[in-house]
Amino acid sequence: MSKTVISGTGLYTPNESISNNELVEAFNAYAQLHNLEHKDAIAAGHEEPLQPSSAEFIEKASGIKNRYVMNKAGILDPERMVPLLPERSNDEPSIQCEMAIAAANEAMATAGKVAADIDMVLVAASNLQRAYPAMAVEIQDALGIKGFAFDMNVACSSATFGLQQARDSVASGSARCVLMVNPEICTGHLNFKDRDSHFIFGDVCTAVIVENADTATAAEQYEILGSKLQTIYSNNIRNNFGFLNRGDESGIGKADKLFVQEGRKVFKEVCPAVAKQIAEQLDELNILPSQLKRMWLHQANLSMNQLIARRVLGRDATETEAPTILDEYANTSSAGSIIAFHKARNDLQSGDLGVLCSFGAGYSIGSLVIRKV
Ligand code: CO8
Repeated sequence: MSKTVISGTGLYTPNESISNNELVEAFNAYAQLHNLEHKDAIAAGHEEPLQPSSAEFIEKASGIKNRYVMNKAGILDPERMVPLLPERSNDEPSIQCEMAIAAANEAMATAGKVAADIDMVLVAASNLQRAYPAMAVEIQDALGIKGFAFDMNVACSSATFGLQQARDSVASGSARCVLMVNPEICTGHLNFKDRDSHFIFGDVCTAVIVENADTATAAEQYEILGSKLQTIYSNNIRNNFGFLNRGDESGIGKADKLFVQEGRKVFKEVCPAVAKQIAEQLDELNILPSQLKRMWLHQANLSMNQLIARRVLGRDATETEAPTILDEYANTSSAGSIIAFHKARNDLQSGDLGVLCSFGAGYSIGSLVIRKV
């Protein structure tokens, strides 16, 4: 396989953000309204009252303190609890396209690429705002890129699975240079009326350029030494939203048409599987865990990352070794490990090794071992 490198990354961060305190205040106002509306059923014992949320619980259970969002007012309105994102006409750029262009422009600039250098655009994200035409084709057109484009969805592992697709395409010669973007509008499919999950996600977009080492001119490049993907079927993270919903009106608007999970089960089942995959991958590449300078892990839960890093390294990782961005961004699905990679790599030296790893619904686990050129 010819050498493939990551030669640029980009990050679009929404202008608006919500702290835990703001989110909890809105949820508790909603719960109060709900309990008042259902007071007779609650008094008769037919219904349980909604319990208040707590900012202390959120930070302790997840490590999340804040999240960026595409629309704050709609989410914090206790009578709405959904982002307010007005539909656009077919002649206007769609919202995911706008986010993608901002992140893509930064990635292309750092890689020293213009549209004519790129011949494949991949949108890898956990939810796409429409069925077709592919978001990737709209983004390709907006950037003036020739060649081909398509969308893919592997939930939280979309980006790492996308990077392997990019690497394979470059190595096989079906593309010269790939732009992979992850426009994650997680608040669009988060149930802000559910105390167990209302705090988990935020919005963001990341972008990565992958190309053959022979064409790369960027000052900073990372060779992809290996990529490993794994999927194990599980219903513990699920979203039943889809085009068949209209075939049974009784299910429309039900909680299972948004993100639902069994958080504890996910934690217990996914952490050991991720640590095992990374350990096996390093072994296959004859790399000792002690040689790793950095682990850019999926950003879902701080304790999960600490546990995975401990299992891989055989000791606690420092914040430098396994950087955290979820305190500021929350879980941004597939973009999380890419944000960490984008923000926490400036200190690395030529030859330094790192692992970029995601895990999530499916279950899906994707890991790439990379070396700074
Ligand atoms: N405030 C106060 N109390 C609360 C709250 C709250 N907000 N929420 C729950 N509680 C209570 C519970 O009711 C429970 O009470 P009791 O003990 O009386 O039953 C108690 O607190 C403990 O609750 P949990 O057991 O649920 O708490 P945990 O310690 O397990 O923490 C977490 C919950 C943070 C969700 C944790 O389980 C976790 O992070 N697990 C891993 C989840 C994960 O990583 N999932 C990955 C999913 S992401 C993915 O794959 C992408 C999907 C596609 C994107 C979707 C975008 C929307």
